[in-house]
Amino acid sequence: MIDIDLARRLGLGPELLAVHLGKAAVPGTGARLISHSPIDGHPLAQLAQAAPEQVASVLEASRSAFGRWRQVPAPVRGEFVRRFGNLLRAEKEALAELVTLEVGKIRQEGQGEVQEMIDICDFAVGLSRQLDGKVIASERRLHRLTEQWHPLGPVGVITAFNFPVAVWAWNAALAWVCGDSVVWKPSEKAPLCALACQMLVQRVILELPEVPSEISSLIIGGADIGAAISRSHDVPLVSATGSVRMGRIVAETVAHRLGRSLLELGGNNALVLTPSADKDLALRAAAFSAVGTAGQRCTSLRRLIAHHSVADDFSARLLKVFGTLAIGDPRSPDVLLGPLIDEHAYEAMRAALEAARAQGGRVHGGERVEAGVPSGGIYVRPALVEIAASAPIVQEETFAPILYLHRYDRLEEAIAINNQVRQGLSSSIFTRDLLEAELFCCAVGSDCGIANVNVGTSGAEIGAAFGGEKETGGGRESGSDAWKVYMRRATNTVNFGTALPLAQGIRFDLE
Ligand code: UN1
Repeated sequence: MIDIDLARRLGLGPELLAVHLGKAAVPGTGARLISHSPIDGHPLAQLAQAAPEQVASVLEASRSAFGRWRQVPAPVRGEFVRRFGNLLRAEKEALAELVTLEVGKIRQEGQGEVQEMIDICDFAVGLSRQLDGKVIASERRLHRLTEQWHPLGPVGVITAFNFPVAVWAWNAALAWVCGDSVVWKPSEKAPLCALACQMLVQRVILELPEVPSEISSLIIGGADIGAAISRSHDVPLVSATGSVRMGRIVAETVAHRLGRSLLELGGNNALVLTPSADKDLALRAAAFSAVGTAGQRCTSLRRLIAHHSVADDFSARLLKVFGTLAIGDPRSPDVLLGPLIDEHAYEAMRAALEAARAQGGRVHGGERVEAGVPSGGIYVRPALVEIAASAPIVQEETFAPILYLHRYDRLEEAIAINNQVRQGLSSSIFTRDLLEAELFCCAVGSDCGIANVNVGTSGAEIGAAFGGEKETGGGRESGSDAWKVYMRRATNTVNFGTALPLAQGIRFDLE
């Protein structure tokens, strides 16, 4: 169970309810769900999950709230998000602590995740005064041709365990300033984090009479809840973060009713290490990206593509880091690698390493750590696997700290290896050669949504658009102009003359 003070700060009462229609909540009528801490396997909380037949009433409430919310001026909507960001600032420690407890992130990363929520709130506040459209030159005299953006409707947000609060916030903060309502289906592995966010946001809503509480709704349940949201014509946009398997189901379901989906799915991210690279920087970046969040970020570094002249030396240094890294209770300040989320994650890691061996890979590390770590949790040493880039296992995204090492001779070859996987989220090159850096970032370079130079694959800022190509799903969240997907575009042609000229010069004279 979680500490009573922490629960109180975050508004978590003794009885947890799975279905939240704004400030009103009702118990789920589905199966029992127990949230365990990956730190030591202890149960943190239990509740009855929502059943799919409970989804319709939430969507109805969300749609009706949308009807009112879209009429509130965008800067006023921004004021609500500003206050939410301020509350997050005040409760950063508490929420980060819950993230650490429920998904096992080290403290620094838990706090970083809440900071990411604060950052997106700030971004959204600014955006609330900048939802701009275009004025386009009309081919007709005394005509004005413009584009404006209108609120879209309820947005379904499906999130994964590994960013149990930030990914919802990326979506919610933008959706709210855009005038949309939000219905959240969080991971079953992190229900408490979701409940805490819902409680915090409702605290802000209480202060502001013009904000309908149902602009923030939450349904805790399994895949059947995600499916019900995806099927509903009441939800014009479904934003889903998670596995390719899940994303494909969401995409197909939403496409069937010709809705819109925003997908942020698997990554299989590579770092190219060139001869001119600053090896110290590259070492820190590779270690953080490979090991951060125990290799369970969609941006985690999974493949190191090293020039043959530097591969041996660099991999020896990296192995030393992996071998001596402090592994254990994520709450202790010197620990850099916390637990895997659960037994399934460990099974997947073991199976991937076995497959790698069978495919000719040389595996270093990757063993389970049992000494000096809390019992009941799953702790592993990161693995470095020397393997051919053609081995089938390197096509797979295994959510664990496994780093495959390939060697290359020519940069074109490294870029080809970078691009040969089905996923296309993040990529990085370490070089001090301008020509190499630019080649990597240009049209024939990395095919990923993110291509970095002398920066690792993970830890993107919220100011730019975040997402990737190919099986990553093509969606873009957070910064830049990602807000446009949360709105509908209207083209307006206004004739302020006294004649009716037709476009394309067509004549259609009635007399
Ligand atoms: C994710 O793993 O789903 O770039 C999101 C990063 C973080 C977000 C990761 N800002 O690593």
